[in-house]
Amino acid sequence: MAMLEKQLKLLKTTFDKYAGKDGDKDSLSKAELADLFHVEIPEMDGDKQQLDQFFAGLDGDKDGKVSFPEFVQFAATLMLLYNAF
Ligand SMILES: [Ca+2]
Repeated sequence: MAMLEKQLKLLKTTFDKYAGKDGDKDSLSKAELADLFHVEIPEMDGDKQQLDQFFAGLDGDKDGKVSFPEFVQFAATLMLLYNAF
């Protein structure tokens, strides 16, 4: 499997794991995002203000939840920042 495909599958698995914690399994609520950061990306696990900022940045269409495409955009930005590709 191609590297990018693996990364995307991993992203989807991670997204699904946290998005499924409350009613709507197609999006991340702020609490679910906080959980995800806390467990998967401890470096990003900041205070509430920081979380609010991240959430606002992720929620591109401002509907109060983070969809998978919004999450992928964020992850791609992170990967570029960390030079993971
Ligand atoms: Ca959204």
